[in-house]
Order: sequence, then C-alpha cells, then structure tokens
Amino acid sequence: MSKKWFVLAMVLVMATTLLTGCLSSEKKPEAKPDPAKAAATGKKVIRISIGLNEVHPEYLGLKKFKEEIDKKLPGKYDIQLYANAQLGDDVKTTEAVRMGNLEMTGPSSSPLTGIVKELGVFDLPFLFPSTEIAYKVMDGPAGQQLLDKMEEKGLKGLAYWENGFRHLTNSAREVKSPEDVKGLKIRVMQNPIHLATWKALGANPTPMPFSELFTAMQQKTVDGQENPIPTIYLSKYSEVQKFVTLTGHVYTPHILIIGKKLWDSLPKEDQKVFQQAAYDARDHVRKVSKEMNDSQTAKLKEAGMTVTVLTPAQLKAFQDVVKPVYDEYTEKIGKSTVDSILAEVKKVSAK
Ligand code: KDG
Repeated sequence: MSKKWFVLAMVLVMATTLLTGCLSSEKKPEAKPDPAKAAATGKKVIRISIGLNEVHPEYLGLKKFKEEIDKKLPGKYDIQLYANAQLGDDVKTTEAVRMGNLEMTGPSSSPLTGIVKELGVFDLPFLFPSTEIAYKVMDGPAGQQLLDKMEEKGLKGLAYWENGFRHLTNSAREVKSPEDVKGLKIRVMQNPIHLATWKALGANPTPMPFSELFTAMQQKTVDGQENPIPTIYLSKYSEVQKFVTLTGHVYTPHILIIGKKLWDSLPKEDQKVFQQAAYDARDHVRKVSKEMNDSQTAKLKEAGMTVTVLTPAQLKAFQDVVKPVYDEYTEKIGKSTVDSILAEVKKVSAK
C-alpha cells in the first residue's frame, strides 16, 4: 500500500473511531440504575417543605419528626426537609401535596381556607385567650373534626403545630390604638378574614405570600405585617421594622400535612409511627416556641425595636373594633363549626 493510501486509511480509521465514539457517547443509553444499589437505598422519598427558615421552631419540629421516623422505621423512608419556601409558599406546596407532586408540607391554617373553609375559625380575631386553651381545643374532638374535613380534599392533617399568637409590626409609628393603625399598609396572609380584620382596624391590608414579605418591608411596599415573635425575631424583621405592638390578635396553627393518597398507601404500622412522630414533634415545637416567645421579645428591644405592651383598656379597644368580623364570617366559615369551637373554648376556659 503506498504511503498516500496508508495515511488516507489512517485518517479514515481515526475519523470513524471519533465519529462512532461521538455517536456512542451521544447515543449511550442512560446509565441504568444499579438494581443492587437501588434496592440498597430503596427508601421511599418523603419531601417536607415549609416557608420558615431552619432556626424557626417549625423546622426544629421537622427535624424531630425526621429523627423519630429514622429511628422507628430505619431504612424505609428518606425524609428530606426544605425550608424558606424552596419548593413554594403555603398555597403552592399545599396544592402540590394535593396533586401528589409533593409528599408533605406545614402551612399555616389561614391560607388553607380556600380548600377547607371551616379552618377559617382559627382566623377569627381574639378567638383563643391563651396557648393552653388553644392546645386543648385544637387537640380535642372539635379540632380533630376540622382535620378530618381535609381528607376529602386529598390532604391528611396529622397535627396542629405552633405558629403562635400574632403581633403587629410596622416601620411608621408606634401603635397603641386602632386610631394609630389607620392608613398603614399591612401585609396579611392570603385569607379573607385577616383582610377583613385589618380593614376593620382602618389599615390598608395586602395579601402576600410569606416569602415575599421581607423584601416588601425592605422596599416599603408595605409598612408592616403581623406574625408571632419567633418569626419576627428569627426572620430578622428588626432590620426593616421599628415598632412591634403585642396585639396577640390571632393564634395561628401550622398543620403538618401529608398527601391522603400517600397516607393511605402506607402500611398501618407505619401510619401509627408517622402519627406519633407528628404528635411528639408538635409537643417539641410548642415547648421551643414558648421558650422563644419568652426570650425573644426582650431581644427585639435589644435589636432597637420599640415594643409596645397594650393595657387591658387599649387591648379592649382593638377587640371591640374587630367584633363585627365574627358576624360577617360566621356563616361563611360554617355556623356549626364556629359554635362548636366557641363552645369548646368556653368549656376548657371554665376548667
Ligand atoms: O411555613 C409557614 C409559613 O410559610 C407561614 O405560614 C408563616 O404565618 C406565616 C405567614 O405570615 O405567612
């Protein structure tokens, strides 16, 4: 073979090798999962998404929940925790759980009233006089009935965790009376009763997902917001808010939710472990949340905020102004639900 033909042949061989090599890399089938490896890790992935950050009591509760599942059902579930609304805000993640595109979430009850209107009872202002009474009512038969109503909507509510009593913050002025609220642009959760309550107080309320709130306050799109102390402190609202008034106008629960279809697919024994883990983590969240409430109010002062404690007469002025919200929303929530919760509050308060 002459030298010229030899070189040509070599070029052809190299070109063919390169070409088939490229093709083969382009056409190489996806590496099939190694059956042995898949079996080894064959855990069921359970993703849980919340809107708050990793130092908030709710996330600490998720860690406790995960710990208990890992301990009692070793190797069965890969519980993955997502904070800061990484997988969406309360409304989005709840819809995703309903559709089976996400396994679990822990929203406030308030944005869920579009799915289960009766949950709106928790948004009635000044419903619960204390956390102890809130716990007894939520953890009792009347609270359980509300969780049961979620099931026909594709959601299994496992337990009420503590978000807490909500307080007003703002960047404009100290608030001691409804008069001081007039005209303030206040972010509220996506819930008609919260909207009505702040309208009754003379504010200019704006519904907004939680993950957009800090930026809105930073850019002064809103003057203020209302959330429990741990959220105010741990989300560093003192950086963008000057005043906090301890209104305690609503006690909001978070609800730990799992998709109903997924729940029904779990073995009964596993359901028992999940349910107990939800209760144990609930109790942990409540304990941590109380400790934080007690310690962090002072820390907000140290951070430069003006903390206003209302006198009984000042608090009554707020309570009187928002009373019509009960009349406006009792029928919309469901009179039987409102009556049964109010009866429970009266009963446990009397003990
Ligand atoms: O994870 C829950 C939060 O997203 C939210 O519910 C917190 O109370 C809250 C709010 O104001 O949106």
